[in-house]
Amino acid sequence: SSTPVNVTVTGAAGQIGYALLFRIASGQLLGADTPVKLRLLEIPQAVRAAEGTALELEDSAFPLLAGVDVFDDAKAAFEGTNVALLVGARPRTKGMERGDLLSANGGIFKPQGEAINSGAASDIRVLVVGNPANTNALIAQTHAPDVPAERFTAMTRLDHNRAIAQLAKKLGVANTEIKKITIWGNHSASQYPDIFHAEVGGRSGAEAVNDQKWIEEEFIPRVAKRGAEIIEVRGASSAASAASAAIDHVHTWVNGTAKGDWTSVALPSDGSYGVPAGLISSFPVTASGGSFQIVQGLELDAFSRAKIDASVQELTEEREAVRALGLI
Ligand code: NAX
Repeated sequence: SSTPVNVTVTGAAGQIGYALLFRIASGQLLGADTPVKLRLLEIPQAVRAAEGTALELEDSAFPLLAGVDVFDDAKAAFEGTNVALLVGARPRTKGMERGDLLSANGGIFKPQGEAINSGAASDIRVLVVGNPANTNALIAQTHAPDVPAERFTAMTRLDHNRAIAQLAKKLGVANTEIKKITIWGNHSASQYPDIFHAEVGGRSGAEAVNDQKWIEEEFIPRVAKRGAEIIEVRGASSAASAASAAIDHVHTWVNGTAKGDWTSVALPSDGSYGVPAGLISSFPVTASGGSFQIVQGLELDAFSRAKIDASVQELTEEREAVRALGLI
């Protein structure tokens, strides 16, 4: 029906990539009317594995999949791309200092930002999944000065979905009963999952729970450290749930949030809620007309304020560190 949308996925041979690609190809990213062309980017050592995944995509005979190309060069991979899912990143390994981690990722996200700047389609939307996601997104965004800054986002949708599920389970209600959950700040253990502004059956999430101790000692740490729990139980980090959240993030961006609800997205701050402008921090956001808007005017009590400030402080320090390293 329409011309295919070009979707670039980096880290395509990784475990999130493997879960993500089949959902994109089946139409869950952009909808059942939109054909997609996949552009897979990998490092040279993993290109063969990505080509294997491309064979399996071919074997699925997806009606909406208009083609798959595999690249080991960022400039080629982002040529003409409309949606970029930046999943590949350098993980922290034993003995690695924060500066080493940020430098290694700067070496990935700086050239990718430049490639997006020079070659992507004018409607490019970028979602960074690879950690440290917020700061990787900041690095890429800084090196794409011709792309509107708000097209660069980082993923806190998995944290958002985890928070919905934990609250629904606690209250014995369906996930669909939980509205207006917010993840504030960094996608890290410092994040603040906020249920004070959430709504459940006409009450706030915190009122419905009516147990501050549970909120502080169980809910918040459970959500913020869920990634570690998955590694401990599964023996590998979250993959299909992360892929699912990436699908949700882009689907919401393109199709909008439901009336009476919002989602969580890390995007460049405009100074809202005292978050320094330009930091890529997670906020409550609505989506309409293909863009995100930060929800304004929420009142923050001292508890929420302190939690947000602590996570934003961590982001500020990460920004200072990548500045000092000359990465932005
Ligand atoms: P894997 O190690 O399975 O896969 C990563 C892939 O990226 C590898 O195949 C690697 O070759 C590739 N890669 C590395 N550098 C690249 C480059 N310069 N260009 C293209 N590809 C490159 O990791 P996986 O489990 O798939 O996780 C990917 C990233 O997602 C990690 O950084 C992980 O920390 C992050 N996560 C982020 C989450 C979020 O909520 N924002 C949650 C899940 C996940 O932990």
